[in-house]
Amino acid sequence: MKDKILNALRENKNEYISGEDLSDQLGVSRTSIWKCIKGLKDLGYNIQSSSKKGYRLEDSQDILNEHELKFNLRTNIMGKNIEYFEKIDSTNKYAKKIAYEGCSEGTLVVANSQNLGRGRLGRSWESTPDKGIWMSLVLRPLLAPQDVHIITLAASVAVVNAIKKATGIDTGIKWPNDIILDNRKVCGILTEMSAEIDRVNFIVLGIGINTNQNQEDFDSSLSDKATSLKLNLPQSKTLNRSNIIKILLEEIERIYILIKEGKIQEVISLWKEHSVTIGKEVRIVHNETEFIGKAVDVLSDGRLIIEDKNGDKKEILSGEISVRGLLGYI
Ligand code: BT5
Repeated sequence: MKDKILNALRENKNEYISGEDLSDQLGVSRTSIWKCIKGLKDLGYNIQSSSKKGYRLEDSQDILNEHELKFNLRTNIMGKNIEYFEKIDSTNKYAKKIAYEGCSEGTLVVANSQNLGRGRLGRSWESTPDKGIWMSLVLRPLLAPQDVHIITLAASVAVVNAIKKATGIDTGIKWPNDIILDNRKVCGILTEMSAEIDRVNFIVLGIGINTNQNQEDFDSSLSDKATSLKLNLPQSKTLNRSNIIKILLEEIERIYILIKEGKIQEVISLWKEHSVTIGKEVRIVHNETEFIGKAVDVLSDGRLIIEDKNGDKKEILSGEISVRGLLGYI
C-alpha cells in the first residue's frame, strides 16, 4: 500500500491530494492512508500534511530504500532483484551467501550502513551510516577465472561515468581498483569470485562510494586519504544515493554487455581513457620488493605493464602502487 500511495503522491508532485481522494482511488480507509503516510515519513520521505488540503510530496534530498531504488530503474539485468538493509555486516559477504544459494544474475544488495565493510587483502572499509553507497552485485558471466579482472576494470569505468552523469564531477581510475577525486579515494571496488578451474560460478562486485560525508565523518586515519562527492560540490550539496545507484546500474549494465559480446579491447580503451595511472611514474610494492617505473599499459587480465628507465618491462598483477608526483596519499 505504501508503494501505491507514494506513486499517487509522485503523480501529483508539488500538489496536494486529499486523504479522501487517496482513499477512493486506492479503495482503503482514510485511517489506513494516514498510517501509511506516517510510515513513509518514518522512511525519510518529506510529506507535507494539511488538514484542509491533504498530502503533498516534497523533493527529498536523499532517500535510500528498496522502493526508491526500483522506481524508474531502467535496466534489464542489474538490480532486477534488490535486497536492502538498514544495517549489515558486509554487503559482499551477504551477496556471496545468496549467490551460493542460487540468486539470479544482477541481484543487488544495498545497505545504509556496514559494520564490517571489507577492502582487499583483509583490509577494512569504513562505511559511515546514512552517508555512502555500500552495494554488491551478483554476476554470473561466462568467463574463465583468470579473466575476471576485466570486471573490476569495467566497473571502474562505470563508476566514473555514473559519477559524472549524476553530479558532473570528474574522477579518475587508479590501478587496480580505486576511484580518485581531488587526489583522494572516493570509491573502492572489491571483486570476489567463486570458481572452478576453468569457469566462474559467480562474481560479487562490491562498490563503496563516499557520497555525503563531511570531512569530520571520516576516521582520522583517513583524513588525508578519503573524500566524498559532497565535499567536491558547490555548497556541499547532499546527493540522492538512490539516484546515483540507478545511474550506476545502467552504466554497469552497458559495459557488462560489452564484456558479454567479447568487446574486451573496447573496455580496456575506456579504462585507459579515465586512468590516472597510465603514463605516470609509479612505485609498486609487492611481496616486500619495490619496483619503480612508468606505467605504460594494462592487459585484459588486469596486469599493469611497468617500464623501468632501461626500457625493461614488468607485468604486475597486484600490489600496492603509488603514483609518484601525482598522488601523495599512499
Ligand atoms: C577497496 O579495498 O578499496 C575495496 C572497498 C570495497 C568496499 C565495498 S562497500 C560494499 C562492499 N561490501 C564490502 O564489504 N566491501 C564492498 P582496498 O583497496 O583494500 O582499500 C582499503 C583501504 O582503503 C583501507 O585500508 C583504508 O586505507 C582505505 N579506506 C577504508 N575505508 C575508506 C573509505 N570509506 N574511503 C576511502 N578510503 C577508505
